[in-house]
Amino acid sequence: TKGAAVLAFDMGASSGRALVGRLTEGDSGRSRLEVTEVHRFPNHAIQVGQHLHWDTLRLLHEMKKSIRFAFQMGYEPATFGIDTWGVDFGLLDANGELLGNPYHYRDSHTEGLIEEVSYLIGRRELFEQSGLQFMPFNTLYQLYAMVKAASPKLEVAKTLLLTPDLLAYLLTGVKSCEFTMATTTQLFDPARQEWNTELMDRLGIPSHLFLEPVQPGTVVGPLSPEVQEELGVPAIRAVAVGTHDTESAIAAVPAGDEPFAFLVCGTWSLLGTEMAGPLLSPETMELEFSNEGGVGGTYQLLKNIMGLWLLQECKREWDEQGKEIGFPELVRLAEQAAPFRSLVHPDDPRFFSPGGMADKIRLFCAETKQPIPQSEGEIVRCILESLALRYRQALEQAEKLTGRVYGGLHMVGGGIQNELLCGFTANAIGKPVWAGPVEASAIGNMLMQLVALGECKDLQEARGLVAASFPVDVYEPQADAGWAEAYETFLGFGRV
Ligand code: LFR
Repeated sequence: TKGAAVLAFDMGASSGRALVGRLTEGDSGRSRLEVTEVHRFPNHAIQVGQHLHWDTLRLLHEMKKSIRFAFQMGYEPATFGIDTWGVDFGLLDANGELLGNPYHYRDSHTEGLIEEVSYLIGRRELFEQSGLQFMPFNTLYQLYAMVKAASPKLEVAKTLLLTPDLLAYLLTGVKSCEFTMATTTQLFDPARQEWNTELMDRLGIPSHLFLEPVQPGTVVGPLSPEVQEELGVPAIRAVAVGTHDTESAIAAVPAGDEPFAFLVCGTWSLLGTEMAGPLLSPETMELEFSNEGGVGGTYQLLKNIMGLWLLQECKREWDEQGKEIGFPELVRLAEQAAPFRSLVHPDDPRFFSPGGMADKIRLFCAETKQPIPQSEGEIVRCILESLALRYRQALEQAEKLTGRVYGGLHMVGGGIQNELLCGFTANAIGKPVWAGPVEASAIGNMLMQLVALGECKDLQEARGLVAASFPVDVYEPQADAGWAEAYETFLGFGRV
């Protein structure tokens, strides 16, 4: 039997993907989710004068192509859903037109604003009213940067749409605001479950820009008549899924009923655990964890870790130098390099902005009196070991905050294709790693469409579908004294 088909757009910081999911009946009569990629395209940050931007219209173009491809391949998706990275947004004018090019969250205009806003509002108050780790790119700081720059765009703007809502609007003409993305702004109060308009007023951020959030699983509307005609396709409907990619990925963790720890591994690494509500304690703030709204009424207590960005940036630099070494080869070189020679703290702020990454790593090693990694293999080994140690630290902190002990770590997302990293992680935490699925965000995106279509009852049932459909690779920890010693060095870097 041919079940309902759904189309998922998963936009990452370096590439976008479109995948079709279809419910099929397995041998045992159990439902399975069958996933096929229909299109994959690069996504680039583009520097224009002083600012770093996203190429929103290019993304729209590639999404339209994806819809056409899906139908050409014979699929007839009933719905589509969009998930993207957090925090970024576009502004619309009174005629509903996009005002300029959305800023990229790595734009330097938010530099120094964490300190300034903390001084104006108070750290404690800010945390209790947002539940978020103070990250320089949070929407709050981006908007405050525009306020300080007396941005004319901000003055004429009528509506703010977060990236997935913006892309859905460009395809449907319907404006919406989905809850999980709203909770990444630092302007949403998780205790009161509403926009924090007092905070906006105090910072001069216009509160009339924000729409009432809707829960994941809400139908937004059909493709606009113009887009239907352009593509020659029927009026398939947009569903507001867990539009924040991290939340869609967590929805696709094949966990049972027990509390579990996860690591969503992509450009960023998000490590944490699923909760029934936000944990707004002073310890959560001190250990720099976030409470992000998830699908199915959950809150995700997690730490934002710089992640494979460090490796992606090194590779970009080496590519530009004409070296063109692929990821599998880089990982092989790392495997051959000497272990525990030099380590960095991945969340040192110097690693946040693009460019010069290999030299930033060397400088960190020099400053901390460690051997300076020279070759590509040495640099990559340093990055992967450092990340694994950071994961151990974050997992221990999550256990401390929740008072629970986790039996292992679920890893999902593109980063799990790096088997060396999965193995290092198991060794560093001294517990098994369960890796899979790779396309977690797209799959979680599909699950909420299936819930919206009534094909799945709820998140729990949908998660069962993941376990039945995708294999999980198990990495057992190898006893190796090197990791314990390296962890001591790592803790010496002194960051929480
Ligand atoms: C991961 C992610 C993180 C968010 C970062 C920036 O892709 O969505 O959750 O903190 O990107 O938006």
